[in-house]
Amino acid sequence: MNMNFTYPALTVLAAAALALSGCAPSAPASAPSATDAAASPAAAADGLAVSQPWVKAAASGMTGAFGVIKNTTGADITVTGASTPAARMAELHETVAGTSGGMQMRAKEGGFVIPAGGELKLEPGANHVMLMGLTGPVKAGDEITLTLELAGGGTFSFTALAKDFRGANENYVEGGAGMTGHQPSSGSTASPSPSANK
Ligand SMILES: [Cu+2]
Repeated sequence: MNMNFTYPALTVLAAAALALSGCAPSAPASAPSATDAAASPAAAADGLAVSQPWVKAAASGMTGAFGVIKNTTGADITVTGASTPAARMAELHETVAGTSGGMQMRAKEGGFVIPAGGELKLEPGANHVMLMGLTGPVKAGDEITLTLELAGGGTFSFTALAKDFRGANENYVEGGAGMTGHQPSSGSTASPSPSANK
């Protein structure tokens, strides 16, 4: 005889909805503790180079860090986390199209993979490092130290320059559930050229 199984579809849907709910900070406890380095962490960090790193000036709350990170090694390097003295928490965010047509940012599952010989572009309206809980105002001209945590246990630190930037009309709302995401200024893809940029 046939048996009808009832699958817990509702539970699965609820979990999926939670996963999409935006910028809720991930629990620190869930961070992978990468103590066993398969490859040499130092070698991975030595193979990274950053160009034009910058942070969007902000009076308080949240902001984003951007730049281009090059991987000069012959192996992929995965960025698993970030930290900075300028904020209580930093997360790796991606920006995706929301169901309603707008753009929404969320924590990047599994981190950012920088391909061997390739680069990772961090820019407004796309992948970025989100700084949450600023410890003080970030003013144009400030130098912000950022540290990226790498799979395997290494870290890569650099200094980013704070700049005024209004091009992407980002709307950061601290507090997780209230996050409205990055809103590209208008229909056109805003050219991410900070005013101070040459
Ligand atoms: Cu973000």
